[in-house]
Amino acid sequence: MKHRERDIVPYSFLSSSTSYEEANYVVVGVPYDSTSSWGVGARFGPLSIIEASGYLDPFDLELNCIPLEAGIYTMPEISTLELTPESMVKLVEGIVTEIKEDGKVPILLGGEHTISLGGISALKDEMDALIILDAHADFYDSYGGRKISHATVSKRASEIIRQVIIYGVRTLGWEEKHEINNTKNVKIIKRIENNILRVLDSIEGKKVYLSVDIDVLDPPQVPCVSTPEPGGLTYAELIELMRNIMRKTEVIGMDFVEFSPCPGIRSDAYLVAKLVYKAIGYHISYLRKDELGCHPDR
Ligand SMILES: [Mn+2]
Repeated sequence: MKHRERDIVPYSFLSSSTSYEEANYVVVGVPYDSTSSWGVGARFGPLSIIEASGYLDPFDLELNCIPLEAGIYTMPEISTLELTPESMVKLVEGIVTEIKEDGKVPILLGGEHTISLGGISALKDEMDALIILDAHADFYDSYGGRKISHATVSKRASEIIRQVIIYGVRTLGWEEKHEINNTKNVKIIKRIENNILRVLDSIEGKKVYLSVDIDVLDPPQVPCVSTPEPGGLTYAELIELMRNIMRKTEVIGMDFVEFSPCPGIRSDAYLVAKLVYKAIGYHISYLRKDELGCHPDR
């Protein structure tokens, strides 16, 4: 029986065999893309990221430790495709609430950006601020007749979260601009502005939910996203930013959304998997310092 177990490829981030009870981090794939307006296919994101994660080295060269040893558990993929955006958000909210109550850090893998609303709703009472890294503001009040959509996520979040910070924005709809001007608790930091570190200083020590839209990266870094936008971050810039977010704030939940794998390209999914693993590594380095001896060289 042993060899047969070994032959099975698990649906598990980094092929981790840690049980839910032992885990500090819980990965939840949410394969939902029903409101995507241009490229559909984000539904294939979670499976693709998890498959690619099996090829990552568990040892992190930069941190000089094995973040996997902190305990990562992956939930079986949830069934969402037939759901309305509202009921998908409710379902995700319920799952993240349970993970939170069990004292673990939830990590959602999208799926389109709408899934974030599930995680944000579940953690809204605990978080002081929401940080969104995104090429888009997602600040329409309604989009395509929908109140809950990938293009309204930040606007909906701003209605339930005290402080919303969006970094990386490099395109904006006229209606969005008006919505933002009329919303006091949102701060948009354009890609070209370089004051994100100062903004992080202002929320030092605060509890934060981090939502990473993969399209914050430049299209050549990850061509396969639902809505590519030129002029974005490099992978190196993004992990440095994530490191600073983990260093300054206490991240209580995160998600990685809008990755929409292209057939035949593997480097994309691998990059996203590595990004997720780096986020876990930095989280351990700054918040669970003594457990595994992880520490960034800088
Ligand atoms: Mn986006």
